[in-house]
Amino acid sequence: MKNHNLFAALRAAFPSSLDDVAVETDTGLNYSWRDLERGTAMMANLLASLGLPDGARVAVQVEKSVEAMMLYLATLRAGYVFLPLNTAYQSAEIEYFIGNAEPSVMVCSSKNFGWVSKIAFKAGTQNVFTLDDDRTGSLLDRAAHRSDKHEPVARQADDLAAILYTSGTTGRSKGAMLTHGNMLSNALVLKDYWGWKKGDVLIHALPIFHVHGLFVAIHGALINGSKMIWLAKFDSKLVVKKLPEATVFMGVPTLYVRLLAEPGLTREACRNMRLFVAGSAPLLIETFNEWKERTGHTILERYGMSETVMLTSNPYSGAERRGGTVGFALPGVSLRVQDESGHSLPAGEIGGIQVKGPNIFKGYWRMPEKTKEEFTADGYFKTGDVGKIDERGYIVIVGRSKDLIISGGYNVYPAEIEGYINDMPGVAESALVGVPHPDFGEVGVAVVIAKPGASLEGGQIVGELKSKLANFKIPKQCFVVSELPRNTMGKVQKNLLREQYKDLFARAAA
Ligand code: MLC
Ligand code: AMP
Repeated sequence: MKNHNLFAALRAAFPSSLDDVAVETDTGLNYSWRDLERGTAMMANLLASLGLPDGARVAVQVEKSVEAMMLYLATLRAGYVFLPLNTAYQSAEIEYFIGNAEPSVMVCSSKNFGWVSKIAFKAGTQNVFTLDDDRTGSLLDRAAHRSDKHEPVARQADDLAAILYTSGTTGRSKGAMLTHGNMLSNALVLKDYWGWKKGDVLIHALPIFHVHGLFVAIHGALINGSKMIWLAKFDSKLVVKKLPEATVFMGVPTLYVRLLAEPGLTREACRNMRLFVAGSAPLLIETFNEWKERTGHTILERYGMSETVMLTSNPYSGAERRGGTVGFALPGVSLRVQDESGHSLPAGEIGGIQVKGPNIFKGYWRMPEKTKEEFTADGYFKTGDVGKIDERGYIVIVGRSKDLIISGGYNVYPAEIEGYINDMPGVAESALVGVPHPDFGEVGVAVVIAKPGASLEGGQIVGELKSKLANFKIPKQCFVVSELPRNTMGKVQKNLLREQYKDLFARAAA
């Protein structure tokens, strides 16, 4: 019977010359395909030696490194479920994820071992390893004693490969369950759709705990047997320096904005580039146009989600890449726009975007009711994005029905931040709204009402949040006001707050 293990498919695409460079790092290290093959085998053998239950989760919160990527691949190879966690998450956030996912293995940085292991052991996790970005840590020490031969464990297409936590409009984060089949089908479609070819070299400058950097970029390069130029952190100067050696780049819009600020970004620097892909947040038309002018390249914008991997893309060839649109549904994906009463809308009309296809996740981890709510009776997933299909068939995202702020490509859920603010002494109520920002696209601004007699200060609220939440979730400003605008039902009118504060950072930038 065919093995549907995603790793087996990625491994099958390695070039025959295993000694060629697969990954070149910004610290001057070269990893060959053989290194990836052997390193992932040793880590997979380590995982296999732990006697983990079937479907065990391997939770990972480590700095970006090639070894961290290998750990992801090894988890697939060993047939377990990978759970990546943003390095910015702090203890309360980690406690929730570990408590909810009940991983059998936790891998963290050695600097965080004290508090992370405490949380993990308390939640029943039996194995806690460390992995640092300088090729040290107990995970590597233990894997070093393992065989470098390992047969990828047999998996069905429907078996879980990863859980990605993504927050909802209410309540806590939900774990989106992605299968080997979800990810392989998407990787194969993109390989073809984006014209990946022999000799392609990808600059990998994104974090590897979300869909964009972990799946779209890594799977894209590996399934094409392509070398990656690996940046531990995005660095606009270094990207510009490396462009002449590369053919493909992927980034969230903030990366494009920052690259445009580099005088070295020229047509000459991009002479060997074939493709610039943008996604995870709306790309401003100004950025799209400026990029074209400066580099001669038209950015290809695509759209996806943690629950679905990639859904739509502008064409690579054969038709225009239209700025301000996310292109067409990818082959195999059915996409429709519906109104609130469940009627499909004709081109040009705005409604909720719904999707169906082999890439759509299996459901939310241990939340069958929530999963059911997010699918229609005929099996379409409700994305929570609002859009339309334009007169030429291109999909345009015009907003979101979910209360979500996307800041520099990271998602911030107002309900979560408001919850923390509302719990502070002296706070009667709060509202977090997204406002335009020249670097991050959108950032959160908190508007707070104090309890009668309480004296509150915005800076102090921000300071307290910093000790509790991941840094990208911290409101960039916090205002204490006497009242919030409300509709006749008493609901806070966030649209009015967004309007009121929309120029906050435009002014700062001017
Ligand atoms: C950093 N900061 C942010 C931020 N990133 N604030 C708001 N939004 C962000 N995204 C703040 C920090 O809190 C800190 O503030 C200051 O900026 C410097 O932090 P840093 O870590 O040094 O920032 P930097 O390295 O410059 O990071 C910026 C960035 C990063 C744009 C490189 O945010 C990034 O890599 N974003 C990509 C996210 C991504 O991969 N998304 C894909 C999701 S997948 P202070 O006050 O503490 O100094 C998905 C599906 C799909 O959505 O379709 O792809
Ligand atoms: P995540 O939960 O991180 O997977 O974020 C997915 C969300 O990012 C989607 O539901 C969209 O709202 C948004 N998104 C992704 N790509 C794009 C894009 N190209 N344009 C606008 N929004 C996007």
